[in-house]
Amino acid sequence: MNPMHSVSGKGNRRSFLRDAALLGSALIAGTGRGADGEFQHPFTNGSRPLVKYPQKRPLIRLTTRPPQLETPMSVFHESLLTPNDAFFVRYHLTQSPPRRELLEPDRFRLSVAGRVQAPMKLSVEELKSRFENTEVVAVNQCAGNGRGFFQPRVPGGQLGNGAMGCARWRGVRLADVLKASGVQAGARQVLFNGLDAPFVPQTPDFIKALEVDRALDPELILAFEMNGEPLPWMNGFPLRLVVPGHYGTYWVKHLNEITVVDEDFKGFWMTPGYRIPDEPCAAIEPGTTPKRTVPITRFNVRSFITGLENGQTVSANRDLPLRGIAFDGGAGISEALISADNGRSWSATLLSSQIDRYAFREWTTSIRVGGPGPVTLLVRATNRLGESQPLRPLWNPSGYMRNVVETLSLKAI
Ligand SMILES: Nc1nc2c(c(=O)[nH]1)N[C@H]1C(S)=C(S)[C@@H](COP(=O)(O)O)O[C@H]1N2
Ligand SMILES: [Mo]
Repeated sequence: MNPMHSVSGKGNRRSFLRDAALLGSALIAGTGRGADGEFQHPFTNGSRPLVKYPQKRPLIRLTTRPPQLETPMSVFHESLLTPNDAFFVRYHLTQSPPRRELLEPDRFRLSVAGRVQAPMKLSVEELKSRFENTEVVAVNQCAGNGRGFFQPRVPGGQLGNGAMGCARWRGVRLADVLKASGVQAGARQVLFNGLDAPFVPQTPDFIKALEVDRALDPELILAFEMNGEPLPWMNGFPLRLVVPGHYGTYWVKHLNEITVVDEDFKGFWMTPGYRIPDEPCAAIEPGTTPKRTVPITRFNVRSFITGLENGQTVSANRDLPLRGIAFDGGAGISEALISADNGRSWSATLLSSQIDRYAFREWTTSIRVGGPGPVTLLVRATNRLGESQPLRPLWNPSGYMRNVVETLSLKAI
């Protein structure tokens, strides 16, 4: 697998404009374009249409208003960097993505305001030229990735494992911009708001908060490029926050307002939204209510077999090459093991070189398939802190942070 191979979308500007017009009418009609096929998640009510949106290939559609799209696992087998046209899409507010006109260079400005000495209003061009440009290759993953597998089931988008992707993000350091504006003493949090707005005023706007210390971490990027191209419209054009190792909820898209505040922000999407039980592994007894909650932060360890689908047939009495991905919140993956006997024995895989400690890490191995019959494969990764994946699923009422050892069921013939 060559992570450098072309990852850009195929669309040119004309087809983008045509697609944009179609999305506009699709949003008004409340439907997407005709389905390009059907996708079946391996859980009840897991049937989803494959639908093509602007700058995207047909993806697994969860909802139409707002559009929410998942990436098929086969994409992660093609390239360690997820192509822009296959990258998942998550929105909360009905009026999403924001109208294209609001995002054009002559209109779009990022404001930095609140408890700062010198408030600023900057175009993306000004950001690019005034501050040092930098890159990170990092996984973006929705907190609810895999929610559809939760037992007992929980409310919220019934996602498979396709609400994740890994890209090369290019932009400027949030810390540099904050320092240039002069964060005042006593400031507590930094708020991030994008141009998408609720359809009715009763719906709270999507605003996220980070502690000042976290916001000043030089790893956080105000990104304008993804895999060497401007951000796709539905992934936050023209500017988004990238918080490596942290769940996607903080990666605010179409980011146009940064506000420094001297209090703890209580907006809906910080509380009660995106909170996890204040317990080890964010886990509580299934079906119960947490005593105390805290905001969600970093990814736990996950790993996947990418080249094979559940239920696929393979040759009996042969070596079966296996490949997949692993990632964590930034400590770095140290090991990925495979079991073909339901976890009684585990064998090592070969880890490829690390692109970035926040990126997908590739592993490869091969196993000997026995006689005809069912074959069950498990993959389990560990990071440099010794953190790994549980053999039995953990549970929380919002269906966040699934990281159980995933099972792939094949049939040898
Ligand atoms: N403006 C805006 N930014 C947003 C959201 C949103 O609803 N609006 N959703 C967040 C969530 S929960 C996730 S998982 C990521 C998804 O990023 P993507 O759509 O580029 O894949 O965007 C984040 N940024
Ligand atoms: Mo998310």
